[in-house]
Formats: sequence, C-alpha cells, structure tokens
Amino acid sequence: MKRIVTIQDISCLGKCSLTVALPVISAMGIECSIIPTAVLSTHTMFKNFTFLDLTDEINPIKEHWLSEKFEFDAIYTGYLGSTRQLEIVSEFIDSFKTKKNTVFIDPVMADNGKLYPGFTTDFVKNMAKLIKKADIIVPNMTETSFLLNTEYKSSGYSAEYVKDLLKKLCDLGAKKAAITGVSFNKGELGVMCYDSEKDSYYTYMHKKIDTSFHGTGDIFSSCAIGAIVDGYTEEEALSLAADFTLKCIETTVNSKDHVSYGVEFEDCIPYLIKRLSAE
Ligand code: PXL
Repeated sequence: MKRIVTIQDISCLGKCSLTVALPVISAMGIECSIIPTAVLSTHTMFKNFTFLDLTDEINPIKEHWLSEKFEFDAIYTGYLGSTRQLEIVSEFIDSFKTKKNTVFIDPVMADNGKLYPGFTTDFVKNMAKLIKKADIIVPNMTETSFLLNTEYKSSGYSAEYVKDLLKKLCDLGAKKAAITGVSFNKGELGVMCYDSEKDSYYTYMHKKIDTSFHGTGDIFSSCAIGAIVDGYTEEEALSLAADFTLKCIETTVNSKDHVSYGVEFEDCIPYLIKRLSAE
C-alpha cells in the first residue's frame, strides 16, 4: 500500500489540516501517517483558541521512524506553526527524501491578502527557504505575494502575470509550482501550474462560487497529493483536486444547516471514490 506522511496541526474542531487530510487520503486508498505539529481547540478563525506546541515531538518521532527504516511515497506539509518548526521539518524532509518520492509543500500562512494570526515576515522568509526542498508547492495568490514579496492582487490580472509569478516561485527552488484561487474572469476560478524542468504551463479553470470556507485549501492539497501518489500526473491531480474542492463547496452551500468554519466534505467522499475508479 502506498503511504503518505503529512505534517500539520490538529485543529480539534473546524475541519482543516489533519482532520481533513486523514479522511481524504485514507478514502483514496492510501495510508496516511501523521506528524501533528500542534493541537488547537479550533482553527485560528475563532477567538481564544488553545494551542499546544508539539515541535519537540517531531525529532523523536523522526528518529524512531529512521530506526525502523520506514519509507514514504510522499511527504506533504501543511500548516506549520513557527520558524523552529520549519527548520525541523526541513531536516525531516532531508531524512526521508528519496529519488522516487514526492515532497509536496502547501505553504499555509495567508489568505485574502493577509497573514493568518500569529504568522510573521520572519516565518514567511523561512517558508521561502523550505520550499527549495519541494517537488511541488501549492500557494494561493496571497501566499504567493508574501513568498515573492510582491503586491497582492485580488483581481484584474492576466495569465501572463500569473505565469511570471509561477516562474518566480520556481526560481525560489521548487521544481513545480501551482497557484490556487486564480481568477481571470468573473464567475471563474482555478489553478495554474508551472513545471520548471519541462518549462511548461498548465491551467485548469472551473466555475467560481462566491462563498469562502475554511479548510478548502487542505481538501485541495490532500486530494492532489493523494492523486499524485496514486499515479496521476500533476496536471490530472490538480484538476481532480479542484473538482473535488468545488464539489465540497457546492454541497456545503446547498446544505441547509451549513457553517462557515468547515465544508461538508464527508458527503463528497463517494464522488471522489467514483472519480478515482472511473479514471
Ligand atoms: O486551513 C489552514 C489552517 C490549518 N490549520 C490552522 C489554521 C488554518 C487556517 O486558518 O488556522 C490551525
């Protein structure tokens, strides 16, 4: 069985990070090993969330795994909580990177033009260093602007503009970069990707639903890395992940008692499995 290790927090309520990665990756028929980086009562959209830092557990877990000679088909990092954690995760990647496996880095730290609570420009600089280790990174437009230290544009940009951003992201050291939440026309949203080794671009657009929910980035990333490990090309994986995320948002919007702090992805797992068996 294929195996992914994902390194991110547990937000005990509010579906995101590990509470999304585990069910989505498992549903795709892939073992999901985890390194929890912190335990929070909720994600950081809520006030007064608790935060237990688990940074000191990462190296002991790594040492044990090395002694057992465990291997991973992918290393997928999400929400990381501190500069020190970034350094330790960087060493973890060095220890478990092989010629064949995929390092997938989602530089979770910002959205809608702003850093999430608790993140600093020092963290951003260190995230820009971590992504040198990535086979593929998947920042949104806001994270891209922080990584490149450029202005954040919420709309009114061209495909050429995004292509330039993608090249600059790969200049930071990632082999491939995909920017999520890209929109050129009203009512349309999608993902654009650049492969620096092939010098080729890929765009996948779908309809835009004008509501935003927490955790959708984690759903996208979990599905994308699951599909890559399942043998999909990066392009196919990104398209599937975009479709699945859209399906989760549509389903949530259509649910009478939905909340803004997490999408109803559970109801969309059968869709994902059907797509996987059909393709
Ligand atoms: O979905 C990204 C995410 C993950 N983990 C925590 C968060 C967020 C986004 O805000 O707060 C704790």
